[in-house]
Amino acid sequence: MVRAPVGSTSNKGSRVPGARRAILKFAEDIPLTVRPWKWLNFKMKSFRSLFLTVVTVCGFSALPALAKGTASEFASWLEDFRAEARSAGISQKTLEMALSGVKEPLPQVVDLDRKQPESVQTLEDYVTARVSEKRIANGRRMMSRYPTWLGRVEDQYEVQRRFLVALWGIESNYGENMGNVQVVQSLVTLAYDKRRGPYFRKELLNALRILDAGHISLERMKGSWAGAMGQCQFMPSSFLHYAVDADGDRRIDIWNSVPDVLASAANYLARAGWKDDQTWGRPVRLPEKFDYSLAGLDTRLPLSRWQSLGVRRINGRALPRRDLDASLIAPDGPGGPAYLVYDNFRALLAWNRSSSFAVAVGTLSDRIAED
Ligand SMILES: [Ca+2]
Repeated sequence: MVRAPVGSTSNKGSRVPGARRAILKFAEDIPLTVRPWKWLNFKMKSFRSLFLTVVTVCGFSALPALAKGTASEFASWLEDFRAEARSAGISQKTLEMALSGVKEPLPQVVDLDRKQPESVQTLEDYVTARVSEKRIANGRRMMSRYPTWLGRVEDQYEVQRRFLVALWGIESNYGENMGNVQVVQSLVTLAYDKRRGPYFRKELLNALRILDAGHISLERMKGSWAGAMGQCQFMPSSFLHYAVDADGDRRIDIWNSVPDVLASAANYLARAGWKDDQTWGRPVRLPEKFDYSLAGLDTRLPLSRWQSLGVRRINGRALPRRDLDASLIAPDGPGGPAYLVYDNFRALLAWNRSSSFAVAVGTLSDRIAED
């Protein structure tokens, strides 16, 4: 999901050696837009449960979404937003069509927004959960189902097709799981909610711009609870910046058109600085007494230097002899997996700030391309 706050993650968090370091490190991987409240909420969780119990016992019906507002407050908020959208140039017709059916915030969206993972996944668990044998097999199937479009997109945007297919697989399981929430309704809810209101208010306005341009109907504009849309899970702002019409029907349709989805993803990566003569990185084997102060994206060293420090390919062979700079990441700490990552890894981080996400996409792309 592009620049989108992540949804809740599954909570397998196994305790491997170095897990504590991994958790601290992983915290850095949570997109900045969600990190602070996630940690704050963790601390507030017990207090909130107690509060809600007390409220319920006292006989009040207190849905989180409406805890701080009444129906009339919501109506006047919506009226204020309509005025803003009108002055931003959204047509009256679109405003009516998109907002007249919105009567109240969706409590389940606020619930999901506030839901806390019980523990944080290690990178290893994260990747294992997302790079399944089935997803690899389906990725290969997509490679052979869309050779012409993948070829065209690859040529035009200079992004290798295996990465586009991998992104597609990670984001929506090749279009199977785009989310089933009306995007306008979820964005209204999150914009009205106090927590990150200003951010989602802008995204809501962008969603109306997309509707106003006629790219998609309101009914078909579906996405995740947090507003990430279509098969590549673009937030509305990413849609406006990066999504493209590849199949030439004059509509940018990332919900139904595979060519539009692939080209939009490729355009995003190209604009993030993708280099099609390089890969994303590779898993590596570290020497026994490796100096972990060298790990992290801030340190960039030539491959030859990593080679002399004793870093090897995962199969023990020497590193490639190319003149490339790489960073070494080991998010689970000593004993966990380690990777040398190149510039394309940073392009994947522009898509989603999580290193685990970028490793999952890279690993899936490797597996899809294997013979
Ligand atoms: Ca199109």
